[in-house]
Amino acid sequence: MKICIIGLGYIGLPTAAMFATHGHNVLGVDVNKKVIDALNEGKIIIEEPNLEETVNLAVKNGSLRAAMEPEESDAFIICVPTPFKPDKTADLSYVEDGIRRIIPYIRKDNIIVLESTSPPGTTRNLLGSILKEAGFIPGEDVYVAYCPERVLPGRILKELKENSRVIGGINEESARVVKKLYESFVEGEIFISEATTAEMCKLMENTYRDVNIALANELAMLCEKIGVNAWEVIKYANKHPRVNLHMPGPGVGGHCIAVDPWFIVEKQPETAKIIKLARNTNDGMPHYVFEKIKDLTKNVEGKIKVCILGVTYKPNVDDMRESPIIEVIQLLKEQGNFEPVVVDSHVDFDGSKERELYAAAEGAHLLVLAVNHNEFKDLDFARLKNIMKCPVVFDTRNYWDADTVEKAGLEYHLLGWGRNKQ
Ligand code: SAJ
Repeated sequence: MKICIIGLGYIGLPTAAMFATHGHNVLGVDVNKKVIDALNEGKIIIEEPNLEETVNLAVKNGSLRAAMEPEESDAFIICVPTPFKPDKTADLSYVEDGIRRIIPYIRKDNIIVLESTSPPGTTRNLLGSILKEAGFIPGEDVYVAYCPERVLPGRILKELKENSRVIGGINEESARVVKKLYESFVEGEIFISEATTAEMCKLMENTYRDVNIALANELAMLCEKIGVNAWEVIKYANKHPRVNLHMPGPGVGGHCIAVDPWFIVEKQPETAKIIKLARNTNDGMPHYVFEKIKDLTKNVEGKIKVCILGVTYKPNVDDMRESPIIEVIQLLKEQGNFEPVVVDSHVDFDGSKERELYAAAEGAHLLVLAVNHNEFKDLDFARLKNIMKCPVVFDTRNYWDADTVEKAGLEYHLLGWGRNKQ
């Protein structure tokens, strides 16, 4: 089939590469010329294991190319971002723009798939009504479905292939046709459902995770007050066959979990109580971490140097979207007497990319492990002890072993560990 994919980001690009390496002829469309030029040379501008090799292979074979403008195709797949507005409601302008851009190229019997995470009803109401306006009867003249991705950044290609998928058709025939299309590379099970149900599935998957992370964060705050170690509580509670407590941390970032629950709240604010509370709990974590940093440095006079390890929204990715660490840094800057120095080779934040860890820690009053990147695992703690002004570390991820750190002569603090409180 000839497939046109609108949006070549974290999802659109790997999806295009998968279709292109599984027998289809794919055209990727994006508004960013840099992405188009890179792709046509077989290159990518994001960090994702094995993606560049796959893209390169497909471009060399002639099965994948990119352009700014769509073309007539058998199938159109929309993979554009759905950010939220300041009032936390979904900004569907990219989705709408994506649909309107393909309209002139749609012909009878074409397949149109929306993959972007969207509030319930978007496929039927927004996509459906634009198609009707253009003279098509969705489900009769063209096949229409919602087909969310479920991949985890860092493992995208593997999960695109192996994860199961749900396809929500605007009618049964649409779902069946789209299932056949995705079967060309998906090895996981593909379930057929209806469009709004599939939209709700996608939102609830991420909401489930958000609510559970909020519970873990509440547990961390409780344990600090009660005087126990939340990480130990989680470890042993999770030995129960039906319990899966998540991990506390400095907050929830990324473009999915920190955003998607709001798309449910937006539709039913009176009913979505737990979902909203969880969102607010997780959004409050950067402030909680900031207060802890203030407390750990309260005896320092003058300018307080805080060395922060990691600024991305999670480990080993180059993505800072909605990163809670940025808020922590912002709060420190606003306070005036703090000098936050960030180390992160994955992204450039205030010069973080080039900064050497030990040079950054020199003269620091506190070292904060904010993101558990692999390269932060085995540090030379004895060296840190010698170069820091105050040998104090604050681990927000339970990444370091307290004994190892303390044997090196540093003071170790862990988020969620109410040490010395009993
Ligand atoms: N986090 C915690 N505690 C945890 C787990 C995560 O604080 O126990 C934090 C992370 O540090 C990070 C954030 O949550 O800041 C989100 O990270 P993540 O790895 O849980 O998820 P994402 O946003 O990278 O990807 C999610 C995935 N959804 C689920 O696992 C239900 C992925 O499968 C989805 O495809 C993706 O959202 C998406 O695109 O919607």
